[in-house]
Amino acid sequence: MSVSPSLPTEPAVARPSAAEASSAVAPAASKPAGPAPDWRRLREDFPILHQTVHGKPLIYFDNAATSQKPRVVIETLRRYYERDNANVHRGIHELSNRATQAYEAARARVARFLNARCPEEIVFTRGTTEGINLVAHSWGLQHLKPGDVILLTELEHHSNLVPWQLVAERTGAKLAFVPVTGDEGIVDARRLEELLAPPVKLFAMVHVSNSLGVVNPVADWCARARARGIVTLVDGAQSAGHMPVDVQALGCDFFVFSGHKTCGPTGIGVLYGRQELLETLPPYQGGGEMILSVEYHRTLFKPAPHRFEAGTPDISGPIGLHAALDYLDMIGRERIWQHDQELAQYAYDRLAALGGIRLFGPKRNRAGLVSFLLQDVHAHDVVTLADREGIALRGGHHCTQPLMRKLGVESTARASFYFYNTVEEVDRFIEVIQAIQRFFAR
Ligand code: 7TS
Repeated sequence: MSVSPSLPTEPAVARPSAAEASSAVAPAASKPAGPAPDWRRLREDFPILHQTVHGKPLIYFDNAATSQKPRVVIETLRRYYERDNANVHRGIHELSNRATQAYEAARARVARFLNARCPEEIVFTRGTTEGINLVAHSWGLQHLKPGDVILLTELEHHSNLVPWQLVAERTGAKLAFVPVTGDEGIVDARRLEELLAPPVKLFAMVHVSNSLGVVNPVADWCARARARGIVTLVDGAQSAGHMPVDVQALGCDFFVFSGHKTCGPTGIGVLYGRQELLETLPPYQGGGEMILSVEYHRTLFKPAPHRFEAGTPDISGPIGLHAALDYLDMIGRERIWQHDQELAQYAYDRLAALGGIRLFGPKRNRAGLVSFLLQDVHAHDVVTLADREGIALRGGHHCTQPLMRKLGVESTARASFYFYNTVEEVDRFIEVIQAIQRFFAR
């Protein structure tokens, strides 16, 4: 397998300048080309990984919750605050111009990252959650009426469920769910085909399940929805930083992701909206920045995307995200995807070989995470004991309580990987899981 950190001998990929990184952007659908990155050397870009926790080398397997940040992102933030910090879109002075330029350059960079048609299709948000709330309130309150249906899958994170419940309550629309089958959590394609019909007005779907590692065929689903006049939203929280994403190829109306899961800072996220649709939507919040002119009794709003960015935005966030996206594309998202999948498959197969374990999610073609329960051991005990060995896992319902109930469990333990994780780390993780099994068998 190609993920072994001991195999590659190629030179590490150097940290890029912005210009170099921009030119290194691979077309979204391309296969990995050229020499594989030196994954071990890439680890050197992440200062946080080089520490001990409870006296043991840190093994960070909680990447589905948030990714770590490469030095280039940390340095970019520091440089911004040391040299350029000012408010955007309002000053005429040099620092304000620099901040505005960097902020808008980040928007253009995100547009390229997603292959959006233009930067105007990119709205900065606080994260995936805020992006979905924006669509639910702005599009939802404008378009939904009693009798309409919002279609979701049973895999959805609470972020792609609770906002729709709130909007359904206000509009009289109803929610419907495409079921998943068994512990693998594969969406029932036949039921989807039946459900994807009037009175469904919107289909909001998770791209990669954070609980099970299922990868949904969202391009196919969006095509089916579009053919029936149904608006689509793709929750890309777990996909955007891990695989090539091309919103035009996906054919979705909306796509959302969080910067903090893609090597970027916390507090910054992205909503992509197809321009024709975004332009028709009313503002989500009111305030400064989003207006053309204001009178005491009425306001003329700016066009999208500024109409959706009320108040002083997170300015350093997009700038840090820009550096993060350059960094990911320098490695290559096809490469990252291949690495994460191979590592997860390796972890899955090794766990399956242990016995006394229940594994969730697909047996093959899974995203870079494994979700499991040891027989007669609570997930929180697994996480607590692994933490004593320096391994960061997550235990709980992963903000998918209805899915957990459907599976008949309260929680699972989850190890989620990124390109800086190694086969050796998985081997150590398996040793620790075996030790936990022995401990509870006593
Ligand atoms: N959608 C999915 C599929 C997610 O995995 C998450 C966060 C969100 C939405 C919300 O993202 P946020 O950045 O707005 O919070 N998932 C997780 C997780 O699996 N563990 O912690 C957060």
